[in-house]
Amino acid sequence: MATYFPEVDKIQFEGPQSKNPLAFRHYNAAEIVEGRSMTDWLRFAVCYWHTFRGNGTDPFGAPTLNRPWDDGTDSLDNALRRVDVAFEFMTKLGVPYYCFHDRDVAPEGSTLRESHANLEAVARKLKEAQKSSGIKLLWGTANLFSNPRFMHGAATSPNADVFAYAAAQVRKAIDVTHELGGENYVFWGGREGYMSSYNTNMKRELDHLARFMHMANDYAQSIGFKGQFLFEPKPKEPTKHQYDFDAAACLNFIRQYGLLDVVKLNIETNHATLAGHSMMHELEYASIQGVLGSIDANTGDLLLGWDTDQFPTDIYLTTQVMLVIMKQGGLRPGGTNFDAKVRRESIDPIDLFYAHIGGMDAFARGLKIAAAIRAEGVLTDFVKDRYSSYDSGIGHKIENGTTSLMELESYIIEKGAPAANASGRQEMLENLINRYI
Ligand code: XLS
Ligand code: NI
Ligand code: NI
Repeated sequence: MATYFPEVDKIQFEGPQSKNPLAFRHYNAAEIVEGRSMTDWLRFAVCYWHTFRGNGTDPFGAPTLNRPWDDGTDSLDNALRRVDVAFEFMTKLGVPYYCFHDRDVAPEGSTLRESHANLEAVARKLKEAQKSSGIKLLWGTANLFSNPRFMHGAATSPNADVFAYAAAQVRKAIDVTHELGGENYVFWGGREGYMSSYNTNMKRELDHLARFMHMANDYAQSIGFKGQFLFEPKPKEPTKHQYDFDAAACLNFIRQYGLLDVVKLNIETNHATLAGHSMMHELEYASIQGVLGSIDANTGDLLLGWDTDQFPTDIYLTTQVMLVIMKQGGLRPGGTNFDAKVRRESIDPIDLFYAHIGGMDAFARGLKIAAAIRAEGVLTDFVKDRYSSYDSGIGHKIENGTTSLMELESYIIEKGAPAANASGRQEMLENLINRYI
């Protein structure tokens, strides 16, 4: 069989002292952290779109990433060859999962029937490759944003035929995801938003989106798909107002339309920061309400205001992410999908390895650091203590709902003045985190 990365062998764990740029220094798959293997905590996935389809275009420039395995066409042959490329890459990297959109893996045909047939043909090969490599599908999704027909949205398009087209595409994508044993199915509403309030009936668009989701769930149930549905919040880009702005907006939609039992969230770092939040905020917000399902691991650039989708290398970021994930006991059946792309100047296939190794190592370190912080317990104890006035007395009555404004008023008049406030100790705690980094 042809090899597409001849200069790379299987990436090994060599430990923190290693200077080999093609080795893991922290990601040691079988190493046990808090009773579970690193593989199990992290559940890494490679994304098909950036990694095997990214070509380095930007709004000002032509493709820069000319992959030796691509013949420059969007043919089925090329798509089938890419399956070999993808599975060689993922096997050498040692990731357990991958993710794709329908149109990343298979070319769009001139009719929907032809597109379905292309997808089926590639899916047959993906299934074989999964079987022989042991690599599994974390999630599938449908691309409802690239084709010009989706210019006004898909499920929120004012054009009912476009809604129908999107429905057909999602039906097929759920089918294929099910066939490939996908553990989740993602909805990122690429153009489910709007540009101008003057031409938009927001109420109808949101109602349509909810109808779409209920139908998707009905279909998934009818074929016995047991995977988790996930919404992926993103505040803007491509549209000005995306309906799935952030975790809070998604949750409100999910609740309002009775989808709470059906949908969880896939939180992406760069989307969190575009919404003006930190990743930790978004994760915590989703987690405390029981809907943190999976993450798209990447990072943005502080100096650029768009979705740059860079590989995560910041240990503070991965530590914060892992603190929340460990607190909720992991992500299963979700995982850590590298929705990240190499820069358009990183033109060699081997750069894909450096990028993923760096991301996996950054997360493995974040995992180890978070575990150390948890083991010492200083942070948890501090937070617990900070709220201790609610553990007994009047605070306890407030929490368990056995008091009233009247009683609270008498209580505080009687007491005269509230107990003195304690310091928030932010700087001390920041120093504490630095102790582990
Ligand atoms: C785009 C999104 C997309 C989703 C999958 O910004 O991150 O890649 O993850 O459709
Ligand atoms: Ni993104
Ligand atoms: Ni994403």
